[in-house]
Amino acid sequence: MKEFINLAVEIRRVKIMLSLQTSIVGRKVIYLREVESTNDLAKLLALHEDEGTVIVADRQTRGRGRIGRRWESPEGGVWMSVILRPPLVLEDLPKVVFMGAVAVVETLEKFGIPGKVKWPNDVLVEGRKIAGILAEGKAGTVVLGIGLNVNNPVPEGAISMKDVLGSNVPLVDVFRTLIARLDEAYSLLKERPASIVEKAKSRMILGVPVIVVGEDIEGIAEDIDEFGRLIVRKPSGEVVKVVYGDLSIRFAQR
Ligand code: BT5
Repeated sequence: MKEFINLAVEIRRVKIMLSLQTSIVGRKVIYLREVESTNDLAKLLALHEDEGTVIVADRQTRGRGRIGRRWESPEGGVWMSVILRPPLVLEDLPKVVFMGAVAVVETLEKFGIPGKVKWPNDVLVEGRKIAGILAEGKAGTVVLGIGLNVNNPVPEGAISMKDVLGSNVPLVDVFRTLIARLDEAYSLLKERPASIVEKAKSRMILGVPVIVVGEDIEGIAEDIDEFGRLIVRKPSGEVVKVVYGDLSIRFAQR
């Protein structure tokens, strides 16, 4: 906690002239050269900051995935978190994750890159992970964290926008696009939460054999339901609904 407070005091609140014309997401942008984790800082700042405030850093020294997994965040990527107060219950957290994933896919599209959502929180390009989403909610506030590989080196098996396009991509343009798409997706989430699930579904890798890691469930990932649960049909015909949480899927060999 002391670390956080020091950081909060030292924080450089840079008003970036990004010409953002968003209504909520990006109303305020807090930029840091380095931070342990934008999600952790956003959670702390959420006590005072309005919704829509974005924390973005050039690099994270302790970027996190789910269940304490590490998220590699060297300079060159977009590592950001946004503070949101959606009028939803905690069971709707998957919808916030999908909102992030949809915004990332739409951002990639703008740069000519076809991306797909891998349930529940990954975005893949050419079958490799280009982005990860981490939504953490508590008492009406959700911190939506997004890590998107742009020009940064990536871990084995992952991919960056630069890898796909063959040259450096202007990081600020990617950030600005992502903020605009997040703002749109957030309006949609608030007005018609079900449509975010539909949007995510239309961009999701479905109809393929999967293994739910650590759960002894194997079958075809057929669909997602209105709560964002993954519907898996086992070879026996039995249908299992996998709840978003700490679970991951692995694509199985056909
Ligand atoms: C995620 O977790 O995919 C969520 C990642 C969220 C990162 C953002 S960055 C801004 C904000 N602040 C944070 O501290 N976090 C958020 P999960 O599904 O648990 O996947 C983690 C796994 O992805 C790791 O175990 C690695 O296998 C892999 N991985 C780590 N770094 C990666 C990278 N840069 N690109 C692609 N894959 C990576």
